Amino acid sequence: VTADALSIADRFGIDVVEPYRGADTHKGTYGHARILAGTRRMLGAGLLSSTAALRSGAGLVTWGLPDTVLASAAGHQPEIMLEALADGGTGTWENVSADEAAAFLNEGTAGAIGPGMGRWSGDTAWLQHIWENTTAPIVVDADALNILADADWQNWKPREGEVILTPHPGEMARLSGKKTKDVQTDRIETARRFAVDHGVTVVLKGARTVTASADGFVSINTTGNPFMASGGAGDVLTGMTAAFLARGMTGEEAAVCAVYLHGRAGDQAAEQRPGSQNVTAGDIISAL
Ligand code: NPW
Ligand code: AMP
Ligand code: MG
Repeated sequence: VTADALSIADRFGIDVVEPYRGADTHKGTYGHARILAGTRRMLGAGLLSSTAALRSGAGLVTWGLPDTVLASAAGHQPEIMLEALADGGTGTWENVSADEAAAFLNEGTAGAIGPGMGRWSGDTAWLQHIWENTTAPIVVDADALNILADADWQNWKPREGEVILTPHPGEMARLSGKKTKDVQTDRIETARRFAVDHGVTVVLKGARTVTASADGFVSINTTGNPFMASGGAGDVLTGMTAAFLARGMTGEEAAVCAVYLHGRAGDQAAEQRPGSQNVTAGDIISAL
């Protein structure tokens, strides 16, 4: 257990106990992460998120996806359960019922929504229905963040479960109506203000990821490296965060721990390949 980990544990009043898993436990003890992600063109985002959730210790992981792409998703990671949602033959989320998607999330202890989902007409009403009719804590990432950015979500019914938003600077710019450059020159205050104003946990990604909680507390991450700037790295973080939520952490704990370990795994993956020009998202998962 590193000094950084101990200081995080101290902040959250977590007892550090090793071994981390009690002997008399079972998969039900570690929660069920349910992830809505992926389309025909970006199936990998769903696979990466779900695999990362599995590797982050969720007892069960179910990936919900448009039914047309089910056959392509099957067999890559057999431990992940797949749930096909009727998509009218499109391979996209356009015809997937919001009711079915909400019911999917309600069967888990935590959820994630957005990686590789794409956009479609009517997506704001779709997300609003899910927001207002699900109770588990959720990670909102990627396209679901872009949907939020176009919606009047401050007027939606407040969620019962916690919300963690994981924007990269481009997504944060869309959400906050700022320019990416202005987000980057004032990362801490941008994340903190947004978290406090909206009552959510915000993970503003990039070098030195900033995690801000609704009470205004900010953590700045010390792990990670620029070799991680490659497609799918953020999708991995989403799955990790969902797993930690499913295991019972609060939104703030899950976000801080996932960000730290994601960067740490990326650092280890980079060390294992000296001279390599990047760390793939899969390398991060392998290092978890
Ligand atoms: P620029 O160019 O600097 O102005 P998008 P995406 C900015 C899925 N994926 N610092 C930057 O803007 C995702 O899950 C699927 C500063 C950049 O051009 C999404 O669903 C994969 N700026 C979907 O693709 C693997 C930064 O944002 C723009 C920044 C689209 O997601 C890949 C790009 O952002 C991917 O994860 C930074 N650190 N980071 C798969 N295998 O299935 C980003 N920007 O337009 O939101 O596109 O992030 O690629
Ligand atoms: P996304 O853009 O959603 O794929 O997320 C990219 C992930 O890689 C985030 O977790 C970032 O924090 C991480 N990342 C990207 N670039 C860097 C960097 N220069 N230093 C550290 N982490 C990075
Ligand atoms: Mg992303």
